[in-house]
This record gives sequence, C-alpha cells and structure tokens, in this order.
Amino acid sequence: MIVRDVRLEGAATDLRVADGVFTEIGPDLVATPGEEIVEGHGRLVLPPFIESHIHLDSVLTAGDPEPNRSGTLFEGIERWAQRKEKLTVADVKERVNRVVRQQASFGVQFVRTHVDVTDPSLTALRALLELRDELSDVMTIQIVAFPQEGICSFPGGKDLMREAVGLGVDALGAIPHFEFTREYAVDSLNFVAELAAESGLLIDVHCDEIDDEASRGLETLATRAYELGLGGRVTASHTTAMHSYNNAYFTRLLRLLTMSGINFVSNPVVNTHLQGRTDTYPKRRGVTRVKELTEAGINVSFGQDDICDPWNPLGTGNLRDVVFTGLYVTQMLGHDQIADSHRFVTTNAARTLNLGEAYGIEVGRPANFVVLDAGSWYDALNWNAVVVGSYRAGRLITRTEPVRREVLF
Ligand code: 17E
Ligand code: FE2
Repeated sequence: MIVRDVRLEGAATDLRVADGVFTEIGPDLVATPGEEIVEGHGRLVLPPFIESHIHLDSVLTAGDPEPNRSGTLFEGIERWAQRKEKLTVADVKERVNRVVRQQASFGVQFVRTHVDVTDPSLTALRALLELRDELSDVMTIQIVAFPQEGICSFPGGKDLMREAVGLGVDALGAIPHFEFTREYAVDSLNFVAELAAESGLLIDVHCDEIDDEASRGLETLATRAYELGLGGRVTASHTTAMHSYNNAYFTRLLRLLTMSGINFVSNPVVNTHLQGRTDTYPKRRGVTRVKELTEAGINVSFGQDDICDPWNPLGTGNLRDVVFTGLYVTQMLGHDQIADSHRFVTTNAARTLNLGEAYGIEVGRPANFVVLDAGSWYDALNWNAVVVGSYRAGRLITRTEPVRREVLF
C-alpha cells in the first residue's frame, strides 16, 4: 500500500507499507502493479496518539451511586470506594470496551491505565488483564497496579501489590500523599522501587497529588530511581504539589530530577478541576511545572486521567482537548511551543511508556499512524481536526468523515 501525498514533519511525502510495517518513506513513490493507493490530499500524518495516564476501571461511573459534589480528589476516592463494591468483571469490560473504541476513533492506539488494586478481589484488574489481550490488535494497553487507598495504610496493601505482579501487570504505582504518615509514604515508595527492581516492571506513581507544599514523595521516588538505575523506567504522575513548592526547594529538586532521568505525566484538565479546592482566593491551578521541567530537558507527557467518573464528570478521551487546555494552563502558547505540542501525546508519551522501536514513523517499524484533516498540527489543534483515518499495522481501524461547514450568507 502507498499512502500518497501526506505531510510528515513539515514536508510532503508518501509512505509505503507492506506486511504491517513501513518499508519506504519519501516523495513520489511509484506504485507496483496492483499496489493499493490511498490519497492523503496533503493531510498531516502523525504517529498514533498515546494516552499516558487514564483510569479505565472507573470510566462512565459518574453519579453512580452518588456524584462528587465537592469536586475534590478525596471525595472522588470516597465515591469510587462506593462504586467499587458493585464491580463485576462484566461491568468493567462493558464500560472499558465502549471507551476504548471512542479513544480509538480519536487516533489513540496506546494507553497506560491505572487500575485500583485496593480491592481484595482484584475484580477490575482481572477485567483489564483480559481486555489487554483481547484488544491487543487495535490498542496496546499497559496496566499499572494502582493502590488507590494506599499500600501501607490499606489492610493487606503490600500483598495485593504482590498479587497484582503475579497476575501480570506492566507497572507498579503508589500514592504517597494519601498514606497516613510521611513514614508510610517513604516506606511505600521504597517497597515499590524494590519490587520493580526485582520483577523488572515499570513504575508510575500518583505522586504528591495535593496542594500541600510539604508533600515531598517525589524526592524519595527520584532518589530511588537514581540509586537503583531505574531512570526512564519510572514516571511521576500528577506532582501537583510542585505547583506550590517554594522556588528555592524546586531549584534544588530540579538537579535531582535531571540526574534521575524519570518521566513526568501532567493531567492538566482534571487537576485544574480537582486542585485548589481548599483555597479561597487566590485559587491555585495545581498543575505541575510543565514549562520548567520541559525547559530543563525532562520528559513530560499529558494525560486525560478520567472520563465521566467520580473525578471528572466530563471528558471524551480526545487528547487534542488535553493538549489545548494544557498549553493554556501552563502558559506554553509561544509559536514554537504550539507547533510541536503534539509531542505531549505522541513522542514524549512514547518515552514515558518505554515503547522504544514499537513506535514512530520510520522504515522497519510497525505501520501505526493517524491522518488528520489538517495540513499542520497548529491547524489541527486549533480547529479540532478529526482523525480521518487511524491505521494499525497498515490496517484502517477507524474512519471519520471530515467536518464540512456551510455558511449560508
Ligand atoms: N485517583 C487519584 O488518586 N487521583 C486521580 N486523579 C484519579 C483517581 C482520577
Ligand atoms: Fe490519575
């Protein structure tokens, strides 16, 4: 197959795909007899979008059995604990199957999902493990064992984490800011770092998701990553307390973060909703320091976090909305910052997920790509361009008609 006349990194090109991989990339490719040709009409091609942080187990549960009335993270955890009692494997699979198809229609082909393992039956985890296999042809799903109610503060928390490792998760989480004490926070991070080092799993911690400037799980996580040589296999998600750190502390911390080589995920939509809730005025945005981390050469990606659940009553899974909001909230609207901002949900996210050579539009790699109804990312972002086609190993897996507006005056 030849995909003719698309724009790749600013230049017009064609793509040749055979046996599910890119075999040639360059202008004016000549079709062999019988070779299929797809017209690109000068549209933008990107590697697929990557959802680097979402909670698939809770999607589409908003209001059931009760809505989150305060809009806080902590009420969300209480509401979810109520809904968790009713989980069945069939319920989780039905909701996630719907959402994964919606994500796919927005060009997402890789998802890292956190799954709550503070449930002695591990129901949601069992459901997600089945879906990871069933959907692998169309969606790569990474599963993080996420201890929503704590590792040291939840009865049997460490055993549940070990059980999740045995069932086959991809990564280990933690939630230091929710543990009862600072000591438990440190102990939970040491536990996870050692378990990851011995099991070879990745780490992705819900780290300091609170407006408390004294919440400093991140320095422990980064230190363990540095000392154990885990570096890029470790991710710190949310890190909203960093918004409130004093600049003297942040300056010292930045040296360690750079040395450690860990990744960051910011969830700018959901954290502007959840954070600052104990403030009167001024109200903090509570989004981590994306601009400063990026300028220091540290890898940051963006996630949606939630779709219609106790922490976010809205959300579609369209990562364009996350980038759009993220750029405003982090004040990263310089021309160049906008122009390459898809990286927060493409290449930077690929690094967070440790996708390596499984990702990217290069000869010899899997022919996974999306075609947008725009000639540039700048326009695609601004005009909310649809993904007209999402290709997985060279196969068209979703198709959307371009929007055509007629003004009748
Ligand atoms: N759980 C949590 O601890 N933090 C979040 N942002 C979500 C779930 C969505
Ligand atoms: Fe989260």
